[in-house]
Amino acid sequence: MPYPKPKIPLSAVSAPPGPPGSANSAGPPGTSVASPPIKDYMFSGPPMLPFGPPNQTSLQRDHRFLSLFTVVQFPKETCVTSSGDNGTCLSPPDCHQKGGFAAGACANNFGVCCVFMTSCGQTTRENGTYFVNKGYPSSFNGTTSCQLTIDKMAPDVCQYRLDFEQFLLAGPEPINHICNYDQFIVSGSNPVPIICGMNNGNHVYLEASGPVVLSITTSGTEVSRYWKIRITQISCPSNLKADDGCLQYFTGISGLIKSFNYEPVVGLHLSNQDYSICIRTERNFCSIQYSQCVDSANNRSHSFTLTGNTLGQNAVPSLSGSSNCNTDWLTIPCVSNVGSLIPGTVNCVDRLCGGTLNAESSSNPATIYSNVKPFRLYFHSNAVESPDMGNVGFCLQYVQQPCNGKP
Ligand SMILES: [Ca+2]
Repeated sequence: MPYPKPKIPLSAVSAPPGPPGSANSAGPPGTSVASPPIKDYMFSGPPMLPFGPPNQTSLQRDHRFLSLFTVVQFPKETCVTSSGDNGTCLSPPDCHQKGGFAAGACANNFGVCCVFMTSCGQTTRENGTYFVNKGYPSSFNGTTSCQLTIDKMAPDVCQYRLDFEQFLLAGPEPINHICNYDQFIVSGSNPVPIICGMNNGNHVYLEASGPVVLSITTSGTEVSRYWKIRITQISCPSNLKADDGCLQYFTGISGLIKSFNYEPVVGLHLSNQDYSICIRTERNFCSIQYSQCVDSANNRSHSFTLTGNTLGQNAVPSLSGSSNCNTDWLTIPCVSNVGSLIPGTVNCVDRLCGGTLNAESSSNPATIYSNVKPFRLYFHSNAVESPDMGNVGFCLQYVQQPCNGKP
């Protein structure tokens, strides 16, 4: 079932803050440029680049350019524009030559925060490129197949991380929850399940063995779709690199893990999913706890509903084990409930499903934990949902536990 138009205007959707430690290099008032709509600059070339404070004389400007090319080295550091976009600090000619646009100053006004926006039919080899819908920041209501090709910016790039800063496509069909209307498809990389629907804030990692093509196909005109996907190129020695086989990779001692198209009110668990979610074991942490997210939209939380849940009904109890969970399940190696078990003698389970997060059979959600490292989950869904058309998927809060603590 297609989604209604978003209630929040696109202009109100704010981008997440930049990574910690990145220089917010937006220049002094008057030097930054608002991101132009992609339709304006994609076909007419980048806008003229303002450079330095507006009252500078050309003499001063020439002097600055001279300094730029004779003295200043650009380490290509990440910068953040005043509108919250990520860019790369480059000299103005470099930014222009690479097809970016300048959005504010950086490097003590010697450089520009250069933002790369791409859309259908283009190729990118710049770190931090955004892939946006045609006409962005307006939504796209048409039928299309929109491709972006990603090439490595350097030979030692091993992975691409895609951050879905904005991602709204039509949802899956309502009977078996298959992405028949709109699809996000990756080719040329590790297997990535086809996804659709609402995925703001989610992410995936792709293996970068060669060129990777992102495709978004849309059908029908009744959905106001939009997407803004940030593509980070990750070099092989980088500590941002995900472990092998991880479609998703979380760092930090706590965080939120959501299945694709998870949304408590109109979201639906997607069929045909098959992927691993990895969590980096932080230093001095030995185990991990999971609890299901708060779901204020439903009488009983639907934030862990994988099997057996029908439309409009309360979530069903928990299920575990491979005989009970043989259609759709979440694997967490040797997981047990916190608090109700005696350490060392516990019977843990590996597969969870049903409508409540609990390692035992219950209608009440539990906090569960696992000591198995590396911390890794695996999610599988088959191609059938009917009659379980009320499965929403999962949203889990994870918290790593220190090695000297008890679960
Ligand atoms: Ca299923």
